[in-house]
Amino acid sequence: AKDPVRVLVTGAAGQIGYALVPMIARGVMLGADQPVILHMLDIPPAAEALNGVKMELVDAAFPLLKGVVATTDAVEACTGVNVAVMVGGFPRKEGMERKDVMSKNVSIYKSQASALEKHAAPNCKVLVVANPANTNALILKEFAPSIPEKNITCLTRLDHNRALGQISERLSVQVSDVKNVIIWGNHSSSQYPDVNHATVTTPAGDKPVRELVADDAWLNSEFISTVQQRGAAIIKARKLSSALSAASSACDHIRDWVLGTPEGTFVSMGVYSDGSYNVPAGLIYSFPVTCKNGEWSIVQGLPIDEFSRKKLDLTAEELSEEKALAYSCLT
Ligand code: NAX
Repeated sequence: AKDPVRVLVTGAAGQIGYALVPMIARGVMLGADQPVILHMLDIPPAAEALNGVKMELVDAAFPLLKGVVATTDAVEACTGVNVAVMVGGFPRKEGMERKDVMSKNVSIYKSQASALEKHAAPNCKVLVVANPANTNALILKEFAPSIPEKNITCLTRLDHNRALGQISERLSVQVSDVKNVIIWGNHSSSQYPDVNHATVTTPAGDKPVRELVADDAWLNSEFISTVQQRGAAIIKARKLSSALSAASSACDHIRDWVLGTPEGTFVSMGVYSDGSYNVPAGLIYSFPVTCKNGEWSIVQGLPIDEFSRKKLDLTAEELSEEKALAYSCLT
């Protein structure tokens, strides 16, 4: 039998956490044959609720779940973890300045970076979900210099999956037959959902999404804004933000990273930019990636048209501004 993998979930008493931990315990993230030990971190006001989640995990009697650590101590939470899913953060409340929210998250991610750097297992893979996800990941990277930069990522897979969902609905095809959409840039409304390289598997082979949809006006405006604004649409409908889809997408992100992407398929991940596609180096930016042997690589050589170029640059500019704002909170 395999040795258990230790998976940290921060903000585990929150709504995404509540959806995510049972998925991990059922093997959705790391595979049906991979035992796990869950490490759950939250802050003291949520300690009782966190303990309730632990009780439910015990009650669910998951065969793969070999242990549960529920704690408000970051060091205890981070010790020995192989995978860290960072869902905890400070939410933007009505009337709050962007800078104040940034400042709270910078201080959270700075201190959790140190805890991970000192106590996580070597080669720990980190996924930041909490917003501002790209910039929180960048701060985590800056303050955990001994964790390889390739190990620090942020979640844009939910946006990626939303784009697949929209195409599938529009064409009345199975979502599993749609692939290779791309989310470029920030996990915010400036992101660019790109279908120029996306295809649908049909009995006659793979067909470009653009050809099948045959409506560039829709693809270049409504499709893009629907994906960009989907989070807001969920809040309007549910009076709560996306949780089950965020949790499921976080599992997809880690599963593909650890176990690999299928041949011919790429997915979107927020990763440390090396300057590919003329995106400024030193930002955490969402790119198309393939994964193999536990490592992602940015898909190279995709042609970028003028329309896309502008959108790639716009979301990069927003990320550069966020980075500057985050740094201004450090002093
Ligand atoms: P909740 O407010 O339900 O849960 C957040 C939890 O984090 C709370 O239990 C809170 O006590 C805890 N927390 C706060 N500070 C902490 C700290 N320093 N250490 C550990 N835990 C801490 O929010 P939820 O709906 O679960 O969303 C969590 C985060 O995901 C938010 O930042 C949200 O904006 C972000 N999202 C990111 C998405 C993405 O695709 N990247 C999509 C969904 C979601 O909006």
